[in-house]
Amino acid sequence: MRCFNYISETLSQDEIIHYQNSRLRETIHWAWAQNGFFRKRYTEAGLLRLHDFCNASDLVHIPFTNKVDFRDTYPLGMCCVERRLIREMHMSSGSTGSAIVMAYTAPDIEQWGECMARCYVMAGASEGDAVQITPSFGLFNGGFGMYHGAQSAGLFVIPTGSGNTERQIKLAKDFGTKILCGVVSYAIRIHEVMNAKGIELPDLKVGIFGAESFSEGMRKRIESQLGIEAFDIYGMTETGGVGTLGMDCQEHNGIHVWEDHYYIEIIDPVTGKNLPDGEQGELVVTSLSRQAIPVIRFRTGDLTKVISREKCACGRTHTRIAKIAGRTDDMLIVKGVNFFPQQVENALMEIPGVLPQYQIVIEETDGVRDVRINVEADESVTGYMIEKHLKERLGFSPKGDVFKPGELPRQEEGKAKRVIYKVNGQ
Ligand code: DLL
Repeated sequence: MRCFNYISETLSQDEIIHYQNSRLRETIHWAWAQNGFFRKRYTEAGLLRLHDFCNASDLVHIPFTNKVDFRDTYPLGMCCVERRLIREMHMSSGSTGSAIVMAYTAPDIEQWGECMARCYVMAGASEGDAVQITPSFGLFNGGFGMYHGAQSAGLFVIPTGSGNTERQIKLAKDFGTKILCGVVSYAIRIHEVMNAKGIELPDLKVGIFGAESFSEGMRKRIESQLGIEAFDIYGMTETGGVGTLGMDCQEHNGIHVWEDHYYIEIIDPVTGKNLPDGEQGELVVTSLSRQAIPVIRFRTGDLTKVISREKCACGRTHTRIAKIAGRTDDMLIVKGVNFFPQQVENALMEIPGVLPQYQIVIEETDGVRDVRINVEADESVTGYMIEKHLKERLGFSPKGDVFKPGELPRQEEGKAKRVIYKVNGQ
């Protein structure tokens, strides 16, 4: 087994727990000492002395934080270091509210690079391999995170950034890109343009994709279309960006969370109570090694479960969580049935002839909601087939509209907008 950091990636669970306890203590103490936001929160929660916090079992007494805290403290209200120590920032605007900012000290950037480099090596990258980074190099964390990791792992970076798909493909061919990184929907776009232009990329072997709903059906589809092995990479602005929370290994049986850098809990999103392994709930993250803006019991809004804490067949020991099933605020309710967009994606990908471009249109007329699925497919697929399959798989029957390849709108940049709301026809 090749690892970027063999010792850390193969610690025993006992060693991980021991390490996490001491790092948790340090993180809580650090935040308390450095920033009034955290101090006020802890005092309000009745945690009067730092010594009350000893190890992970005391974490339940620490209040949660969430996206609202980041927004309320914009721009740097949760920052725990002097401004002169900040070296970089990233920001996500999200779909609602003001921006969420993450700041980095030099050691934070190194930590990010380490997490991301572990992901590259886990996907099979070796020194000098060409990695093409397709997310933008800007406020979105995707481009820079993939860059920092590639530098740490000793890869040859092709920093195309987003857009201009034809040029992306030309560069991938000319420079022998082995690893393609980006948001999930951009992998589909690359394949479409390759197909249309009749170009092949014989050197391309690995895809590292994330940032959006990523069903297993979609992962397999991308693998077969591009003839590569595709990995599901996870992370978010608040935890420090892409790759900080881990990726699936070559077993493709869950995301290895870098547990020496992050402590995870799964909670019931309604009661806030911790859930046992195997039960799906909301992921809560505490960072163990971040200086500028540590996250403490941060409610990610992402739904997943712990799959296993046993050593994986790949040799790594870090806990595996399931693919992100959706976000707590993503759940759609139509005619009394609850579902997540990813369930629709997975079901669509099971239908032969259906292509990976789709939209979920929620139509609300005079307060009554209906759902329509627009999907591109070849001539063998009918709307009735879509409706019937979704009925079998999801228990309700949205209207299915089949479009010819190329008819649905495409995005050259950023995360795809799969769910569209129309109220009274608007
Ligand atoms: O999307 C970081 C990233 C960039 C991950 C590139 C992977 C590749 P944010 O813009 O802050 O950061 O969005 C974070 O995106 O809370 C999830 O809801 C979603 N997300 C990220 N990765 C995945 C994934 C980046 N692999 C939010 N599967 C997270 C499903 C994902 N959802």
